[in-house]
Amino acid sequence: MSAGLEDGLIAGENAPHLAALEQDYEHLGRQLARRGVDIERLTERAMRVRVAVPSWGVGTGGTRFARFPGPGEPRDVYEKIDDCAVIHALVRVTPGVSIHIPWDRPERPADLRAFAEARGLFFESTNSNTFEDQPGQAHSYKFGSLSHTDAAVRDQAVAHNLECLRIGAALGARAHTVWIGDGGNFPGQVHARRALDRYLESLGRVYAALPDGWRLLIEHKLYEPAFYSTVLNDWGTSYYCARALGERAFSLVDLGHHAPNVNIPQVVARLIQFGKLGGFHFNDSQYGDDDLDTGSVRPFQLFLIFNELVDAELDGVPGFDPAYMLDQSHNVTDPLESLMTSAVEVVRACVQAHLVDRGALAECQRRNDAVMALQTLKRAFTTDVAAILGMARARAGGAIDPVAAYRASGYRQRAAAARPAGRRAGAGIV
Ligand code: AFD
Ligand code: MN
Ligand code: MN
Repeated sequence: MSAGLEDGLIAGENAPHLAALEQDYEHLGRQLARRGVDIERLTERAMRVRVAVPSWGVGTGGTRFARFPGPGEPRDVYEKIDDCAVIHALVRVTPGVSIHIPWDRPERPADLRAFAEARGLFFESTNSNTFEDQPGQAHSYKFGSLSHTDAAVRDQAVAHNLECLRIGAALGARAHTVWIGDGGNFPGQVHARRALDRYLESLGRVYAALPDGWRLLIEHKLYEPAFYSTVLNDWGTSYYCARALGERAFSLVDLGHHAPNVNIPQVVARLIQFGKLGGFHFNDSQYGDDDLDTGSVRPFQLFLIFNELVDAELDGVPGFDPAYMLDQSHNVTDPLESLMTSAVEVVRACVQAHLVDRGALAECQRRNDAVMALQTLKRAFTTDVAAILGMARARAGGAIDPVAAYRASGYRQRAAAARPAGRRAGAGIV
């Protein structure tokens, strides 16, 4: 057994698919060659995609109304790492874990780090939590944390973030992500300018303590839990704050945290242009911060986001190195199936964006040919790259059909037997 899967499971599951995969791959290779594209280059690029899994994502999430725990939920951070290892074993692009503190605070970070590394995983980033109260804490975050009117609450929130940095350093992480729920539920409740001043002053103290080589990622969100105004509400405020904090502070874009109809690909392009795009929380949504599986509702938007990312990559934009992470809440699906599906969609969007004929697109833009410009993008987006994704996974030792292999493995059934339902672990509502 390795990574919770039987030895030979993946090879056995792949075997019946190999002949068809090779035929499809050859056929797609010939099609792409006619377009001047080398399929091997794309496959190699697909194998290099990395997207981190959130420690809170492997448990069942919930809504404001209910939570329906699934069988075999991880009960502690070690079991969460076991689940993350299964995801990575099957999709081969998710060796990084983004850990949430205190939901997954390790007692002995060095042990946890060794446990993860023994499974081929590493800790990429830490996430602080000052949006809910923990048992026994001195001050409540009911009316805010880093931007609270009371300095004692702000100090407590800063101290928590400093603790995250200490734990993260012991885990070998390289980034710290801060999302706060601070804001107002009613007009007049919060002084718009002073709250932002207090936030920046508090976060400045966290920034000053960043370990060498680390980045501070700040995550904005339009609303929720505050329903009238949020302190870090949009990308413009995020950009301003990242700039004010310093060169190691960056904006993190969670796809579910924008006003309806916001052009997220353009937001991404702006942040790249201004040198402040630090990373992503990928997910999808119909209405708000729904945290659905990545690419499930707006796959074309995901492609357009990757179109900007790949454009910057190919342009060699200085300092361009965003951290890709998933941030989803799984209420009706097996979290491992959802996370694998999302990781596959991230790779798909990346590969499709690499198929855009950028010379042709530039020519369309020069001629102001709107129809052909969109067709140039659509040609890439409508190309079925499944054979590239399957081949990339197979070559990396992963599964050609990750969800089918996972179901065949019986991992969830074994987890259900080994992890009897009991106390709730970590995140419920994310
Ligand atoms: C909340 C926020 C945000 C954040 C997550 C983990 O909406 O997406 O990334 O908590 O801290 O869901
Ligand atoms: Mn998020
Ligand atoms: Mn969110």
